[in-house]
Amino acid sequence: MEALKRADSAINELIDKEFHRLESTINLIASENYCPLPVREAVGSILTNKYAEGYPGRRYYAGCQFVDEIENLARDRCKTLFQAEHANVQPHSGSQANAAVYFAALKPGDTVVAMSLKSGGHLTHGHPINFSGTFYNFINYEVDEQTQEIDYAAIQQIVTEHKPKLIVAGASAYSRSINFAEFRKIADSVGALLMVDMAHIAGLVAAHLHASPVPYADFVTSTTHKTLRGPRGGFILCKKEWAAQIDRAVMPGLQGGPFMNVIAGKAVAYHLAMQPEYVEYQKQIIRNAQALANEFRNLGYDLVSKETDNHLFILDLRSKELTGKEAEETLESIDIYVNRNTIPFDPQSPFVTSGIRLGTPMLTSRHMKEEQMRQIAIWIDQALQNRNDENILKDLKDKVQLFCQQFPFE
Ligand code: DSN
Repeated sequence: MEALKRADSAINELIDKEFHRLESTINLIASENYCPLPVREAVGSILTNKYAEGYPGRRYYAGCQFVDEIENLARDRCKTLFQAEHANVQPHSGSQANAAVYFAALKPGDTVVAMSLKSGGHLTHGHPINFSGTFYNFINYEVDEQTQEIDYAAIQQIVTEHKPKLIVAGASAYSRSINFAEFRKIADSVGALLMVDMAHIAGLVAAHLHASPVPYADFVTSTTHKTLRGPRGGFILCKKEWAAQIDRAVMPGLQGGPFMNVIAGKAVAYHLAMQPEYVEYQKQIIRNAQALANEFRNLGYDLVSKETDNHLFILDLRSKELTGKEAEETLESIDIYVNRNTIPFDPQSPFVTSGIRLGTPMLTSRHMKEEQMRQIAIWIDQALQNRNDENILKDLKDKVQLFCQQFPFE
């Protein structure tokens, strides 16, 4: 990045440092990934210059002939990848995508049923401090207290009682497969619409390793940067009958000019997701998550909902007499990143928490396999058990540094 180096050495140096941080640390943050270089080239391209409010063929700006082709390619690839009737690839993020569905389908005050943040949902699924919980009447469901899994019968009861206009399925911190057919049945029992937020599992869905929500949901929202491994951004899939309303909700409803550079990056990411090696990558994400989870079980840790079927799981640290915050900070000191996470019915505040969330998309992008997962679990356990021993922590940090050198990323 020679031009940047000449024009702004401060930012250039910080980007270099961030590159080094990404290279030299073990990152288990379940929602992050290493965005591939071809995608980053599209995102860093001259397409950032172009205003293109509107949609292909009906823009509010001249000179859109090439960005129209780019957005058409992105939409078509997205529809093919997920076998969807309509795709809107303009949302700047997953939150914007969720907001657009609410804006299209609901009136302020309408009732929506969704999973609580504590049980694994997302802020935009009706948390009181979020716009969603402010403008709409969200009723949150929890996972079952014993199994810590989604309790479809309990959701049916809540839905029968509250008769929501919309049901939201999908989660940010839930390690089991979600039964979208069951959600459809529950929605149909009261004539509700169904939205699935598949942001976390989009890559697994693209590779047919998690059941697709597309046949069942009226709307599917997602980000592009998690398991899917694209640029930072969002998109919405919907049935044809909702296409015009969804498009209007995104622009002019919520956003102005789309980020055409990011849309090009999304198009490249969808293309990469159609290549045969992508399925193998997604399979390895799951194998790695299961190997990591198994090793933690062997080391005496409790897993929320016992198993993982996807790319992540939550460790319940209460039996280790540790909070999520303490664990996150200890691990950061040896260059291992996880994030503190609430567990269902968490006695701790969301800032402290009783759990940590671990995910394998990033390490799998660096071609790590089950053997490395077992090693990482052992280091994490040693660090947490010896969190007040600076010598042990220093030794572990050195080991992490050496280990990372063997797994570069592009
Ligand atoms: N912030 C994301 C996550 O970490 O899961 C959700 O948007």
